[in-house]
Amino acid sequence: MGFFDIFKRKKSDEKVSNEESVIDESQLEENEQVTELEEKDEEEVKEESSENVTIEDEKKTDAEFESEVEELVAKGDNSKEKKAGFLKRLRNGLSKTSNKLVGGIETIFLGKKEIDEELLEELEELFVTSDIGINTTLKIIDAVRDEVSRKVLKNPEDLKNSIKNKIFEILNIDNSLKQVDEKPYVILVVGVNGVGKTTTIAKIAKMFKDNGLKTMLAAGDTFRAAAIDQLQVWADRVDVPIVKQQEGSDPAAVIYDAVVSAKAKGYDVLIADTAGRLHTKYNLMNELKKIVRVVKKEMPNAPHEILLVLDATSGQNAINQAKIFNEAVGVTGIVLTKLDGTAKGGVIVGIVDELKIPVKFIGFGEGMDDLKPFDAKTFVDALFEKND
Ligand SMILES: Nc1nc2c(ncn2[C@@H]2O[C@H](COP(=O)(O)OP(=O)(O)O)[C@@H](O)[C@H]2O)c(=O)[nH]1
Ligand SMILES: [Mg+2]
Repeated sequence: MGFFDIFKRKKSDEKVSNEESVIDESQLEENEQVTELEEKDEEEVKEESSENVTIEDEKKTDAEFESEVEELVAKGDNSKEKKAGFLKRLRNGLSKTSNKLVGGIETIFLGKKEIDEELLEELEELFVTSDIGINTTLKIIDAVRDEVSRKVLKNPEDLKNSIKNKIFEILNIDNSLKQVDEKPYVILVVGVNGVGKTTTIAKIAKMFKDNGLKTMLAAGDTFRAAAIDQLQVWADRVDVPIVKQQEGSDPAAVIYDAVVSAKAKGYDVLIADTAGRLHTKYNLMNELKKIVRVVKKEMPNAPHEILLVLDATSGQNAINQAKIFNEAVGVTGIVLTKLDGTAKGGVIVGIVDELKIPVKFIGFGEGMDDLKPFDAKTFVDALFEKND
């Protein structure tokens, strides 16, 4: 199942899709053919899913992959080039965290042939300073200590692999987008000021659009005029419509109007921005609760996703924000931004471990393409990749 298969397949659609010819992946990527993924047969979607590409690519060395990319580009197929570009950006984005964590592990292991208690303590300190969080750090270190005593881990190299696996296991929880059988698919984006909500909305809108889904935005941050203008600029860039009102208007009303409009016009996806600062009159959490209540009047099952945007550079504070927003409105997924700006990207491990709320997207740059659905394997591989 593809990450953007947000609509449940209907029985009648399946019949139709069986008669359809296979859709060329590159055509889909180019967005030339606005064929919705939902109409495709499950097997076709499986074959085309990017996860399969990842597994296949993993067996290749970088050099092999790059020469294959060159060949394909020469033939006019740039789907792999795009993938290579993404991996490079992800690695660059994660380089600070990766240098600290993996570089730190290498330094601790330097000249050591066996695993002793001193080494484990140094690792513990490294994890805490990478913002993995004390609880998660202790969990990982206790588990490896146990493996050492059972002689499962014989040398530092085994230990490194074991740590990588443990981080992968923590991160590898189901983070697919909720599937629904109604339109529009409503996504409410929440988070404190400056974490990257508006930028993230633009990036996600572009992804949906590139996947053939008709997408609309709602300017629910009515606290400042600049916030509305900023979303408008992004909407123009991505080329999607936006529903907005003037500064100071009731965000619940703006978002309600957008739901009605998206429904009437047959839009697939509606992404709503919200304010991140406390109003002078209203409490932010009450405002968010009101937005959810009002949206439910029009669509009882919406918002289908409530995405909390967290800034990776804010470290352990991100965990506190997650607790507060989750209590108020029930967060269904996290978007972790600015992973490119910090050596403390380990915070993602602590967040998922402690809150059990999946990370659905990660942001690693200010560009339109610097956001991806979170994939634990790709992430951990990029993190443990050596950066020179
Ligand atoms: N380096 C980096 N900057 C980001 C990322 N996401 C957002 N930003 C920047 O963070 C700042 C605040 O973003 P904005 O979307 O306005 O945050 P909002 O207040 O939550 O809506 C802007 O300058 C963005 O360009 C990211 O993943 N990496
Ligand atoms: Mg904003």
